[in-house]
Amino acid sequence: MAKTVADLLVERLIAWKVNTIFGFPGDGINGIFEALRTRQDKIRFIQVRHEEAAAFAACGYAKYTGRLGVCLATSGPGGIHLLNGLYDAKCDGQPVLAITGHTFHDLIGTNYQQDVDLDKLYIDVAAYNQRIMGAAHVESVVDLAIKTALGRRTVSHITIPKDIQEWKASDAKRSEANVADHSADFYAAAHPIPPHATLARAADLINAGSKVAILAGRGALGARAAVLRLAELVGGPIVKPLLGKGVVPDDSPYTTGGIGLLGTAPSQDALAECDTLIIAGSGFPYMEFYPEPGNARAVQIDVDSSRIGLRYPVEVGLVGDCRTVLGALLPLIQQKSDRSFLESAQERMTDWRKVMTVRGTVTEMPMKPQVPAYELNKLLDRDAIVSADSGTIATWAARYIDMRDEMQFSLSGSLATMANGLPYSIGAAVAYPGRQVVCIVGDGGFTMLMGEVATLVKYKLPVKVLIIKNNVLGEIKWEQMVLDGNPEFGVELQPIDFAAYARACGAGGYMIDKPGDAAAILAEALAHPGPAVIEAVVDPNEPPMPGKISTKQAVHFMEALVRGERDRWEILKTVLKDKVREVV
Ligand SMILES: Cc1ncc(C[n+]2csc(CCOP(=O)(O)OP(=O)(O)O)c2C)c(N)n1
Repeated sequence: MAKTVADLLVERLIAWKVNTIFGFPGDGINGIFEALRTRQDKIRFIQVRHEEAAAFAACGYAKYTGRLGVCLATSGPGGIHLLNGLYDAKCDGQPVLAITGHTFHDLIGTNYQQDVDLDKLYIDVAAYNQRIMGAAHVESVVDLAIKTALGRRTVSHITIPKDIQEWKASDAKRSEANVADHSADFYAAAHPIPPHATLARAADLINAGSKVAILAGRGALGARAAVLRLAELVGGPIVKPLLGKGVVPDDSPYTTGGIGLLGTAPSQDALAECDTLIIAGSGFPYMEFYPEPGNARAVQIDVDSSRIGLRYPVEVGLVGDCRTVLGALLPLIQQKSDRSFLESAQERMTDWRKVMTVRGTVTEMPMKPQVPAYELNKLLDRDAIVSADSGTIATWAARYIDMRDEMQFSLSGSLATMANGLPYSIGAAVAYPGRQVVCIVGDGGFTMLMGEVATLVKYKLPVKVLIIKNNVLGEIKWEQMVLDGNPEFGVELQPIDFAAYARACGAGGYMIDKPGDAAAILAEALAHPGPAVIEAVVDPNEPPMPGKISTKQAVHFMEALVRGERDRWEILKTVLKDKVREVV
C-alpha cells in the first residue's frame, strides 16, 4: 500500500530516533494518528489530558534527557493549547518539535472549522515554522525542523493540512528542483573553543582576583567536575541559579546553593562581596542579585554569544559549551592560596543550614510548608528526578531539596509558569522507567492540569505528586504584600480534597496535616507501587522570605499589614516566631 504523507512524517521522526510523542488526538490529525497506530512498535504515543501538558511533558523530557522533545496537537484549539508549554521550552532553551494539523488545504482562509493559521500564530515561539505541502516536502522540512530545534535549542513547528496528511506518496508531484533524498537526517553539533588569546585574557582576569565567585547555571549542567575543579583552584563559592541546581551536589563544600528571592543568604553575600565573577552557562535574570556593576570584574561562558554581557558588564566572553570551554581554561588557572573568601561563605552556609533545619523541623500546628519539603528531601533517591511549579513551593523546593549524585531538578525558569511540574514528571517518568520521579506543586498550579493524574495512572507512571496545600495562590499573596505593600486580594482558593481526587483517578491518595506524621506518610506514599498524590495541608501564613530581606521589602510588608491585611496577626506571629526560633 502506498505510504501517506503522515507515514512519511512519522518514518522520518523514527529515522531521527524519536521514540516518544506527547499529545492529544483531534480530527485535524487523524492521518498522523493512523501513521502512529501502525508504527506503535517503534514510536510511543503518550496521550495526556490537555495539550498544554503535552508541550510541558515534551519540554521536561528534553530537559531531563538532553534529547528532542516532541508534542502533537490538532488544528485550531489543540495547537492553541500547546502554546504555553512551547514558550516554556523556548524561554529555557529546550529543543522541542511541535506538530499540528490544519484544516483542509483548499479551505484554508475561508473560515472553515478550525481554520487557524497556527504557523502564523507560532511566528514568535518557533524558530523554524512551516506548513508541509505534500509528500515531496516532508523529509527536508522534518530534517530542518529538528536540526533547528537541536542546534538553536529552541522550538520548531510543523503543521500539515488534514487532507494532505492522507495524500499518497505515490501521487506526489515533485518539482524538478527538489531532488529526491537530498536532505540528511543527522545533526552535527557545534563544539567551539575560544581562541587561546581569549582564554588567556579570561585566565589573567580570574588569576588577578582575590574573591572569586562562580555563578553556574543550566548551561553548566554537564560540567560538574570542571566547575568543582574551578572552585577548588580559585577558592570561591559556586552559586546556583535554580535551573543549575544539579550542576554540583549540595553537600559539596564549594556551593552556597541557590540565588534570588528563593535562594540562600550566603549566595547573596558571595555575589555582593566578590571582586571577580565567573558566569558559567547562566542567564539568571534578576540583576539586583549580581554584584554592583563596576564592583566585580567578570568572565562569562555561554554557548550563545548574544547572552554574553546580557546581565552583567563582563570583560571577557568565552563562547562555547561550559564543559569544553572550562576544559581549555582550567590549565591556565592558578591555585589561590588565600581561602578566606571561600571559608567565610562556608561558615555562613553552616549557619544558613541551621536556620533551614530549625524551620524544617517545627512541630507546631498548622504545619509549616517547610516541614514536608524537609522530610521529603531525606527520602529521595540519589538519582531522583524532581520537578517543581512556580509559586512559594519553588522556594521550599529550592531551599530544602538537596541535589545528590545523579539527582536532576527542574522547573519553569524564565517563563516561570504554573502547572509545568506534573507534566514535566510525565516526561521524566516516560524517559526513565525505574527512577524515582517526584513533583512538588502548589494547590493552584496542580488544579490547572490535575487531569494529568489520570495520565499517570493510564501509563502506570509511578510519579509521586506532593501538593503543598495552603488554599491560596501563596506567591502572589506575598508579592502583593512584600513587593507591593498591598493587602492580599483575589488569591484565596476553594479547598479540594486532593487525596480523594487521586483515589478517584486510580492513584494512591495520602494526606498529611501533622508535622509528626510527615516522615512516615511520605515514606509510605513514596513506596506506593504506582502513582500517588500526597496533599500536605500547611499554614497559609508562612512567608517565603528572601534569604536577606531588604529595607524596602520590610517596609512594604508592614504597610500591607497596616493597610488591612486580613491575616495580619497570624502573619506577624509567624514571622516573629520564626525569628525567635532561629536565635534561641
Ligand atoms: C500560568 C500562570 N498564571 C499565573 C501565574 C502567576 N503566579 C505565579 S505563582 C502563583 C501562585 C501559585 O499558587 P500555588 O500553585 O497554589 O502555589 P503557592 O504559591 O501557594 O505555593 C501565581 C498565580 C503564573 N506564574 N503562571
